[in-house]
Amino acid sequence: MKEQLESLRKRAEEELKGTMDRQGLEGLRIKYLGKRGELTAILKQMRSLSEQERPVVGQFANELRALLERELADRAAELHEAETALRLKREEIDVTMPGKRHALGHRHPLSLELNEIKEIFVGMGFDIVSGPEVEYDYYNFEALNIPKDHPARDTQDTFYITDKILLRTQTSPVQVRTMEKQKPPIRMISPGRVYRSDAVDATHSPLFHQIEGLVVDRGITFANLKGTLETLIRHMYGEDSVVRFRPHHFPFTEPSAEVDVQCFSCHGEGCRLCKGEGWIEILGCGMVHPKVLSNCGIDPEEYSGFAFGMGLERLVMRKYSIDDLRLFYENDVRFLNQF
Ligand code: 2NL
Repeated sequence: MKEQLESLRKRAEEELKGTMDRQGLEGLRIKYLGKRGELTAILKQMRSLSEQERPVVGQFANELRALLERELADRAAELHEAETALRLKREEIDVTMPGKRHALGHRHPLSLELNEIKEIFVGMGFDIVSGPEVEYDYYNFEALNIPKDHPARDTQDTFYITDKILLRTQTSPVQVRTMEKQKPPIRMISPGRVYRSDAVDATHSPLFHQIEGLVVDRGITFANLKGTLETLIRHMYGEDSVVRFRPHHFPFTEPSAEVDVQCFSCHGEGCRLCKGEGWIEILGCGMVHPKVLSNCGIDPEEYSGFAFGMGLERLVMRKYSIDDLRLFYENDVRFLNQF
């Protein structure tokens, strides 16, 4: 029997070594040490032994049981340790590895240009003022001396919401509201969205952006207007840019002018960019009409002012030779990524 037990030990230990998981270990425990296990089966044969042999074999069997239990426990601990080591290895994080760089977005070309222009005017002491996009007909047209029969007031050109309410077609109403509220001196620009009832094509959009400016104080002259706009244009197009003022007409300014900058591509020779003109029109301006000042509660005998307006999209289109306005609103990243 002792030999039987000895061979059981050998087989058990052999199998123990080959067991790689906890389920296998439990199987072995049942196979050898369980109620119907092999060791129990051998012990049941003890009755056939003699009085002298029985305690010896009994002790041997008990020691064997203790031994196998210990070996099972050791093997379980060993497996547990190996599993933990494997999991730690798998979950290992190399904190010195460089991070994944996220693709950063960036500003829209219209915002870039607007920010640049804002900075120039802030540097000259101007406030940046915004106002409603849904406006009264009064602020958009009437106060600005735009007569009732002016083509801009046609429903073909302006989005009316009611008889008296519309989507602003320029940002001048912001300046009118400021003049009503604030005593001169006033130095402000009003950038923002404006609306015109236009069908979409390469040069027209029902929504676009305008920047208007206004200065009102005692003794403001056309010289102040020229100096301010030349400063703007030199910042935008370079110190050596050449500027010209051409007489024009607006209902809200008198006198009025359009401002051209000499083509920065051909320097006046005439090319594709300036359509052979040698000059590029960039804004409209003038001395605020006395009627507009008095409409806003400012005495034109005491104060004078100048104003100007420019289209943001057109500025950016010329700067980068962009030939289709729609690119600004479609948000195709192949376009946007170029800025
Ligand atoms: C253009 C021309 C202009 C103004 C806008 C203005 C505003 C007030 C009083 C007088 Cl409150 N004038 N604005 C003046 C001259 C020209 O814009 O070509 N815009 C695209």
